Amino acid sequence: GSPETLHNVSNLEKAGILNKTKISENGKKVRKNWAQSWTVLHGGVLIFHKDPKSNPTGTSSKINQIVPEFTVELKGATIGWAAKEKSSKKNVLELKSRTGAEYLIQYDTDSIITDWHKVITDTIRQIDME
Ligand code: I3S
Repeated sequence: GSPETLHNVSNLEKAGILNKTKISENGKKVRKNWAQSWTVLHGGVLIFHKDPKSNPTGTSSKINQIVPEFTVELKGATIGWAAKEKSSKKNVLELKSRTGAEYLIQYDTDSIITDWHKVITDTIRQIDME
């Protein structure tokens, strides 16, 4: 594409800590399991890594930080602020994958969650134009 496209693509990368839970899979509601996650957006894919604290021994905490727990392909996905009844937490985003899985993403700090909302929205928009 044009240099402008390349510029846009290179901006659609982000990493940081978020709270996340899956809420449905294959159209079926699943039990929430809120956990902190090192989250990486790269190449139109959102990668949630395991919470290093979820390992009681801590021996493989370094491995857990780099091993993905699950990934969400943003092609055909939708993102938006979650309805109040979805969670009692503040700053909750709802992400729906093209395959119908639903996730909640949350962070107390407004600027952090707003940045994620923007970059995910822009990524979905960018991919849909390809
Ligand atoms: O949508 P829910 O069922 O009210 O979600 C809450 C539960 O997942 C709860 O765990 P238990 O399944 O053990 O009750 C969590 O601790 C809460 O955080 C969940 O609600 P929020 O409003 O935090 O998303």
